[in-house]
Amino acid sequence: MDELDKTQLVLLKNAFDAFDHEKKGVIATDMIGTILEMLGHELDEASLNEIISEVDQDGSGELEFAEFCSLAAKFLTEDEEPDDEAMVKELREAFRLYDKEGNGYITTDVLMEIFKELDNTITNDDLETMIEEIDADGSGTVDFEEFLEVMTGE
Ligand SMILES: [Ca+2]
Ligand SMILES: [Ca+2]
Repeated sequence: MDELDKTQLVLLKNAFDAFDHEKKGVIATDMIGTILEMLGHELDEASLNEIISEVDQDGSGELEFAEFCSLAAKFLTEDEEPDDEAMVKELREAFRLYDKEGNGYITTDVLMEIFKELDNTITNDDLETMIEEIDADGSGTVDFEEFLEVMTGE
């Protein structure tokens, strides 16, 4: 349950109790559509059934609290930022790979080569526009901060 923090768990327990009208410790799976709608996710029946069969792991037709949490985790974590720390680490490794000489920067020439490798249909015009955007300070080199900004779209 490490995708959810304590605050979320408390909120979920409250929500769970609210839906568990008869205090049975379970919610009927046919409530799930309603619950998700309240959370702003309108799903068609097919995807709803898919989700239900996924979260109702013991196939009981009811959601125990743990199953309810895994349902919530799907929707609560969906739109959030990916695990920043892990991503930054990965990107730093990628950056090091490109920064072969360990200068702490990648020249825009090298970056152009990388983009061409990634997408061989890209035009030089597109490349130049992209590089201009990436090399925010126009130094002709891309440091890790600039690289990070591109990769995370921030
Ligand atoms: Ca179940
Ligand atoms: Ca720069």
